[in-house]
This record gives sequence, C-alpha cells and structure tokens, in this order.
Amino acid sequence: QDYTCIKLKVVEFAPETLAALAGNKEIEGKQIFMVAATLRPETMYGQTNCFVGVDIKYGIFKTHKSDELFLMTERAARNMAYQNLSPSNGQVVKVADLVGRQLVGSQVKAPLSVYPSVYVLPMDGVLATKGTGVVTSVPSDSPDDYATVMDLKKKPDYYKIQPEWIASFDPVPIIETPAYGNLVAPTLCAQMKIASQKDKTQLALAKDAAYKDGFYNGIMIIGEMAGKSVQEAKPLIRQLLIDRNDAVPYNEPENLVMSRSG
Ligand code: ZZB
Repeated sequence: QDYTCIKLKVVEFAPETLAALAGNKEIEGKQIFMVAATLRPETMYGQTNCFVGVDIKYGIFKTHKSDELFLMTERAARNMAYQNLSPSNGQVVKVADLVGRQLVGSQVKAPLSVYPSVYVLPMDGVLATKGTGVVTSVPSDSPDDYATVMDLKKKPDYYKIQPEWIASFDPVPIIETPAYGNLVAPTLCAQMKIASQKDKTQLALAKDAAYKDGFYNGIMIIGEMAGKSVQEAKPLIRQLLIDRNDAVPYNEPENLVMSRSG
C-alpha cells in the first residue's frame, strides 16, 4: 500500500504520557510527532482527532532528522528503517515505550485541519499490524471514524475520555458528492442505520461506498484545491504536505499486512 504518513506534532502530552516519559533524556528538546498512515491525504482539512488502540504498544523512535522523533508501532519503525526514515538504513532506535491508553487526552497539531489542535482518543478497531497503529480521524468522510466519534460522544465515561475532547470538534464539510452531499460518512451512516463502531459488516460496506463515491465523484470544497475533483486534488495535496514537511511517503507490502481479515 502506498500510504501518506501525516505528522501530527505533539503540542501537549496527557499527564499519563508525561508520567511514563519522566526522566527520559532522549526526548528533551526534540519535536515528537504521532505519525498516521492514510490513503486519503485530501481529507486532512477535516481531521477532528487522532485515534490509538488502548492496548497497542507504541514506541518513540529516532528518525532521519536529528531533531524529530516519531511515535508509532515498532513494526512501522522497522519498515521505515528501509525507507530512508530512520537514522541510517535498517537501523531502528527506540527511545521510549508507551501503551495506547497512556496517550489518550494528549493534544496534537494536525496539518491542514481547520482545528488548531485535536485530541488523541481511543478506537476499538485500530490494527497494530497495519500502517503505524496511529490513525488520524476524519468523521466527515470515514464511516469508521464517524461511528467511533458517535460512540465516544454517547459514552465518554465508558471510554474514559472527557466529553470536551470531542464535543466541539464537529465533522467538517470538505468534499461534496452528488449522491451523499458534503458529509459523506454521516450521510452513509444515517442511511445504513450504523450507530456504533461495533457495526462492522455495515461499516465495511459504507467504507467501500465512501471511498468510491469520494474518489470518482467528489469535489473539494475547502482549502488550496477547492473546486478541483478529488482525483485531481489527491496527489497535489499529498505533495503539498510532503513539501511542507508535514508528511512522508510510506509503503507497506500488501502481503505483509493482515488487514481486513484481522
Ligand atoms: C484518514 C482517512 C480519511 C481515512 C477518510 C479513510 C477515509 P484501508 O482503507 O483499510 O485500506 N487506518 C490506517 N491505519 C490503520 C490501522 N492501523 N488500523 C485501523 N485503521 C487504520 O486503510 C486505510 C485507512 O484505514 C486509512 O485512511 C486510515 O483512515 C485507516 F475519509 O485516513 B484513513 C472511506 C475511508 N475514508
């Protein structure tokens, strides 16, 4: 898979993260990025939060840039080490260990998002075996993200989050399609009566529909490429993010990814 890895700069770690990192000299004076693999760079204007799996193990790793550290799974760090994204070819240098639940409540700056900073929140379905294990959330165009955000809004106590970490971060209209309007994922979830991230069968169908409709029929209605088709805008926005040092290209051989079947 040809991913774009979006660099979400940590602006404030949650108290639990800080406790886990206390006394760590390797992170002093460094910029730390939570790195999220996406196939839809054109949707980054609509990021409302970042997702982690609460039981997933993450690390903080040295990168090709001496002042930048990446927070992601070790598996992703090992792949990146062969893509010029580590200190030297094949070299993986971990400077800290973390567990997803320690990251919840941290704040990151999501490039291009209309929101100046967004929170790290829990999602049940994050796969440790795909991408970086960090997922950036675009509830306007990703049915999985929208369904999860609905769960979090309904049951903040159950998910151990503060309601304000998601309450004022509404989905942002960024792409318009003739079939589903300017909020493709909320429209699909309503039509298909999807109420929770647990509705996996329906969500898989909704995701398929959202991908196809967005790609073939979507028009950008926000940002630098407003007015252009999604097909045209996608590579341009990807390049714009890379040029600004807000993203890096990242490849993952399809046969090494245990995606849909888990
Ligand atoms: C932002 C985004 C916006 C995404 C959208 C999708 C959509 P796929 O579709 O299965 O091939 N993702 C990335 N890593 C993980 C992970 N470890 N666990 C669970 N989900 C993950 O996978 C690519 C998409 O799955 C990625 O693109 C990411 O969500 C998520 F509007 O990033 B996406 C209709 C989908 N729309």
